[in-house]
Amino acid sequence: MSTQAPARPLTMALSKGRIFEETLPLLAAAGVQVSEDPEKSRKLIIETSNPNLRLIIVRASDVPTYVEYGAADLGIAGKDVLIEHAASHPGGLYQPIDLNIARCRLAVAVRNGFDYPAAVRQGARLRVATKYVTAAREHFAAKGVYVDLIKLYGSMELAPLVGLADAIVDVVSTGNTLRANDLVAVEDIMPISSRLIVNRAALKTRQAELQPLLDAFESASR
Ligand code: PRT
Ligand code: MG
Repeated sequence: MSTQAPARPLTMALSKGRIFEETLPLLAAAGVQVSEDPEKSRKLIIETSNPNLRLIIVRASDVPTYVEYGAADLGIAGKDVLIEHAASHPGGLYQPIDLNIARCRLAVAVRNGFDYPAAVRQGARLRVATKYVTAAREHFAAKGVYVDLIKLYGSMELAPLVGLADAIVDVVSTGNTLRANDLVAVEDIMPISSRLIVNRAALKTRQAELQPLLDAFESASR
């Protein structure tokens, strides 16, 4: 009688919404179909047409945590999320492929009419509200601009409108949200896209199962 535990299927962590949607074609390129829509089914564990691959649905900012601790073998997360995660967990994740999905940019935005260049020139401390404190701190430090960072978890656009901050650092894609709130982007920090991340132990112990997926994602994302 074998005492070996049954092998767990490869587990891939994704967030619902844009990352899930944009990952479906990449999975299809690897020959994997997903029957369930997490928005409708509310299921957090989703089977695929490959019996050795299942998906788990987590918050975008939790994807690196699931993968780093090995609860998921691989996952997909935005560079914005990965930068913040790496600040407290340096080097914990293998990031082999830029999938070029969920593209946007990280930018500084202010209220329309706020003279950002003058504020920077005067050297007064700028109050900046953001979810991305690590990326923001590095950006302003490199420019030599003194900032007080105010950590928020969402709806950054509101902060300059109610006097919480002079500026925000947020991801922008169409710019519609900024425009709707009378804000303007005044500085681009970096382009953002989503990366495949892999658990470092799984990379060694489950290499044979992972490699075909990595190869398919690599060629589908070029
Ligand atoms: O929503 P939740 O709080 O759970 O987390 P999240 O917002 O991080 O997750 P999700 O699923 O919205 O985003 C996942 C990833 O998609 C992010 O980590 C980014 O890498 C990437 N991405 C691409 C974006 C956007 N585009 C984007 N537009 N993430 C967020 N947005 C926001 C933006 O901040 C703005 O408030 O969507 C809003 C609309 O953007 P506009 O410019 O098109 O109006
Ligand atoms: Mg969101």
